[in-house]
Amino acid sequence: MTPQLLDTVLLRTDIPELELYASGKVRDVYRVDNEHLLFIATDRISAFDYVLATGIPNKGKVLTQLSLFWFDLLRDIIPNHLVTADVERYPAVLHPYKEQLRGRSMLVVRADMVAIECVVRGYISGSAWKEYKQAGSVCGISLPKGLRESDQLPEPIFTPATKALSGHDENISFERMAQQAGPALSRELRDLSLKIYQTAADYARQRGIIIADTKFEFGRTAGGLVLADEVLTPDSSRFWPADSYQPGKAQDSFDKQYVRDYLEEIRWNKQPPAPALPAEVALKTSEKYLEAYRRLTGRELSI
Ligand code: PZK
Repeated sequence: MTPQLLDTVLLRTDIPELELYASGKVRDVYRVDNEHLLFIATDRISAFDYVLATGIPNKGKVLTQLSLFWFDLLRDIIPNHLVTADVERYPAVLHPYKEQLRGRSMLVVRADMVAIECVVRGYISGSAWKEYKQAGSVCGISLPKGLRESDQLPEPIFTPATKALSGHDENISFERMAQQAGPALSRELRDLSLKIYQTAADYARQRGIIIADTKFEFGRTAGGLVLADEVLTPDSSRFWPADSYQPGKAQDSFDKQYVRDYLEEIRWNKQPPAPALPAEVALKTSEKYLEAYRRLTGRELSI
């Protein structure tokens, strides 16, 4: 039997030789040495704020390989934290874990992270739609009257956010960001974020995917500012299928729609423990991630 057919779903990582540096709903980050981290995307999936009991085959590989694709496409705009994603070049301590790490991990430079989420929105949705309905503005940016939910904005806007204690992000004004991170750095990150979004969104739109909004994280290294974390993935962005885009309502998610539909259908109360997914829902969702990868890169995922 070939490894592809036995390809396992990775729900948790365990590298006892390394210190766990950070962990999120989907990703785990380990400290490799003082200058390097190992970034691993698992196959976990969250919906309605909880990680579900079932993993999505190949999801971690799609997130990782899509980030690698964008890092390369964007390299003339901004350097990034990637050292290598080639497991053969990882430090010896990681060699026993090669098969688990292949295709879903990156060795990255440890950076001094900017504690602001750099969000760009080309369309009005989610927390921005809520804020607009209440205030007519988003993060202090006034918007035209009469926008409908999911409408394209006259031009993309930069809507920074900070991690609140709740774990939810809190939208802040650019002025607030400038107080916190400094005006020069804030202007630089805003201008970079808008340029990166514009480049990626134009590219994706030609391939049938609307990137409604996205979140970037930046860090400082000895070599200067770098684009860090994962970039322009379905987990850090809202991807909408362009062919069914219909403003005036919430859009179907490119990747999680089968999952959300199933969870609504079983009337989960959205309290833990989060349920498992039927195999069919997990497989159809896996196929959506693979489709996003194929559409955007024109390549098959390397399994
Ligand atoms: C870093 N996060 C966010 C949280 C995750 C990721 N290159 C870097 N240097 C130092 N720190 C980070 C990075 C990056 N990228 C990013 N936390 C630390 C985060 C939880 C899980 F996968």
